[in-house]
Amino acid sequence: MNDTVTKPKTKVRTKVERPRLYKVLLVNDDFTPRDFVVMILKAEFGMTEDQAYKVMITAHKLGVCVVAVFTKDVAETKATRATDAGRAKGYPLLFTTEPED
Ligand code: TYC
Repeated sequence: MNDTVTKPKTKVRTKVERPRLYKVLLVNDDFTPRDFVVMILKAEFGMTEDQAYKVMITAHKLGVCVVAVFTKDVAETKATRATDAGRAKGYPLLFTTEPED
């Protein structure tokens, strides 16, 4: 009965790749209070006071600082939420995302 059944000539290989990660970047501006930036970093990214201060002051001095890396969806959601929290207070605070190399 199975005489005519032939095996596939090629092997099916399941390829599993790690998802590409995205950086969340904090962008400096001249208006958002330092304490507010620190508060947002703690609330949205689970940083300690010390970690948040270091990231804030790096962005303040250099213009931008990497906050953390996540999968695309998580990075975009956190960047949007953090940016919106600043906007709600009338601040131009900006978080952006970009793919890791
Ligand atoms: N430069 C702001 C100030 O002097 C503080 C600040 C730091 C704002 C980092 C944004 O991403 C930022 N009040």
